Amino acid sequence: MSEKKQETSELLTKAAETLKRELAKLDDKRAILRSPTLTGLCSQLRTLPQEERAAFGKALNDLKSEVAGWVDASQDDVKLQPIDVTAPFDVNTPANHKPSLLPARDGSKHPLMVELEYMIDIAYRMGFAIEESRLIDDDYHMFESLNFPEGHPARDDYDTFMTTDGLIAPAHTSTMQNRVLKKYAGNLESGNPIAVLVPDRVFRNEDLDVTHEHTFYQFEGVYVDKGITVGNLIATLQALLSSYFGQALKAKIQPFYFPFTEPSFEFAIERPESLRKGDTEADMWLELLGCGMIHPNVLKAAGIDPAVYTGFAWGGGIERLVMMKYGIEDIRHFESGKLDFMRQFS
Ligand code: FA5
Repeated sequence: MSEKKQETSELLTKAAETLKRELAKLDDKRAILRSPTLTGLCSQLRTLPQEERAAFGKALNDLKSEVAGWVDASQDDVKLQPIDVTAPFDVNTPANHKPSLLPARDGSKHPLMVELEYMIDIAYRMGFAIEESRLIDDDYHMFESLNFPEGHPARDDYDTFMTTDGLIAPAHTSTMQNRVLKKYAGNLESGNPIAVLVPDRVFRNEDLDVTHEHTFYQFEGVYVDKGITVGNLIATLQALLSSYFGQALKAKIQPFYFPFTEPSFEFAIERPESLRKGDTEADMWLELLGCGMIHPNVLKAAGIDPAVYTGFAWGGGIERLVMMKYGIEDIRHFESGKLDFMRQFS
C-alpha cells in the first residue's frame, strides 16, 4: 500500500470510530449523517490534489454507506421493539423526556376489572366456563337469534351505535347466547350442562345519569340441561350474588319482558341509602339483572331441542354491583379518569 493510501485508510478508520461513538449518543440516529466528522471529510476531499481525489472519494463513499447501514440497523431495532399501546407515553421516548405522571410502580388495576375478575372467579368455582363477548357484532346475534324478528318493537329498548355498513356495537352480552349455546352443545350430548359466563363491555345510546352510562359492563349467565326450572335460576343467582357481596341479600324478583326469555324477570336488590333518590317503593330498589328461562326459539336457533332441554339466562350490569358494594353514588365516576376516585381502590 502506498504511503498516501495508508494515510487515507487510517484517517477514515479513525473517523469511523468517532462516528460510532457519536451515533451511540444520538436519540435521532439519522443526525449522524450530518455529523461534522463526515461533513469535514467531504470538505477535505475538495481541497485534495486531483490525482488523490478519486481514491479518497471512493473510501469516503464506502464510509458513508457503512454509516447509513448503522442508521438503518438502529431503526430496525426500534421497529422490532414491541409497543405497549396501553402505556401513557411512547415507549421509545428517551428516559429524560418521559412524563413522571404515572410511574408504573404506582399503577393498579381499574376497580371495574378487579370486581369483574372477582365475579369471574366465583362463577368459575361454580362450574361456569368463561367466554368473552365482542365489541362489534351483527344484526343476527343482536336481534334475530334472540327472537326479535325484524320490526319487533322491543328492538327499540336496545338503542345502540352502528357502523355505516350495518355492524352493531352490542347493547348487551346476550349477543353471545347463540354462540355459546352452539359452542357448548356437545356438553349436553355427553350428559353435562351448558354453563357459561360472558362478562364484557356493552354500549347504549342512553340519557346519562347517576345509574346510566353509554358504555358499561355486563355479565351474562347461560345454563342449559334437562329439567332446569325457575327454581334453579333463583338459587344460582342468589348463590352467585351472595358470594360476591359476602352477605345475605334482600332480593326481589318481578315479572318482566324480554323476547329471548319466557317467563322473564327483573331481579332487584335493596338500594343503600346513598343511592336513594327518594322514599317511594321504586326508589328503594336497584335493578341489577334481567333474567328468565331461555325462550324455545333461542334454543332452536342454536340447534338445541327445547322439548328435551330447558335453561335459564341472566344479564346484569357490573357497575351497578360495584356501586352497591362500595356505596358509589354516581356511575360516571368509573370512566371519568379521575385519579382521586381510582386511588381509593388501589
Ligand atoms: C338486558 O340487557 C338483557 N340482555 C338481560 C337479560 C339477559 C335478560 C339474559 C334475560 C336473559 P337490561 O336492558 O335490563 O337487560 O340490562 C341488564 C342490566 O344491565 C340492568 O339490569 C342494569 O344492571 C344494567 N344496565 C342496563 N342499562 C345500563 C346503563 N345504561 N348503565 C349501566 N348499567 C346498565
